[in-house]
Amino acid sequence: MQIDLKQPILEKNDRIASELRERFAQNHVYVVDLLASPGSGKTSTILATIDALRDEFNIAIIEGDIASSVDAERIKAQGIAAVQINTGGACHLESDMVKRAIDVLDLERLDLIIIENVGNLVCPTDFDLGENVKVMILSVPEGDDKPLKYPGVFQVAQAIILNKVDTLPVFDFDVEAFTSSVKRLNPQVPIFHVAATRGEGVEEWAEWLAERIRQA
Ligand SMILES: Nc1nc2c(ncn2[C@@H]2O[C@H](COP(=O)(O)OP(=O)(O)O)[C@@H](O)[C@H]2O)c(=O)[nH]1
Ligand SMILES: [Mg+2]
Repeated sequence: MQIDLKQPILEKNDRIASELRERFAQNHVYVVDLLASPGSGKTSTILATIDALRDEFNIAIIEGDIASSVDAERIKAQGIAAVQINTGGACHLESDMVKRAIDVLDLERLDLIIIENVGNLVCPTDFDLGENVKVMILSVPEGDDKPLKYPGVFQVAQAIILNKVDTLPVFDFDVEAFTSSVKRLNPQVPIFHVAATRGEGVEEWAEWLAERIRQA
């Protein structure tokens, strides 16, 4: 006998995600689910985005990790509210985890929540967290072939950040090949070239996001 566990898990996840989406909309909070590999620069990009947007918007961050609270501490050190979720081994966040995390946030006061998902290019793509957009980061050292190997995440992303572009001179990363692979999977998606730790290219990405937050 074969029991399909994935379908019921996804159905429950989607139901809670719909409730969350409604709550976010009622409170005019724009929510980003940020997907990427470990070490690609998610936390660095979040910190750079906070710098760019904190004068205009009230921001909070939800940090998803298998263990530890080091990323939440990095965010809190900037005076920004951060909630750490430890999945205890799970490779992605689910909507009920986000539901518990937002209990400690003052949604009414917030304009933007960025959720740093668990570092992984596969598992998080299937899970709706009630977000407005899924955004993914690929960093240059990971290689230009990743859209070929992990097409799912490149298809669900509504914006893609190519991070660590400052390292292009030392890696064999073919930007043109990468761009055309991405465009084959997701023709309309914008690709932002960023060096998060240097603040390069952050302005264009932050403006794209700011436009959407203002509309929410
Ligand atoms: N050269 C360079 N290093 C970066 C950049 N962004 C992040 N890093 C480094 O990459 C490592 C992982 O960054 P982090 O933001 O913690 O990645 P996360 O695991 O995806 O959250 C750290 O050592 C960062 O300093 C970048 O734009 N350029
Ligand atoms: Mg991180």
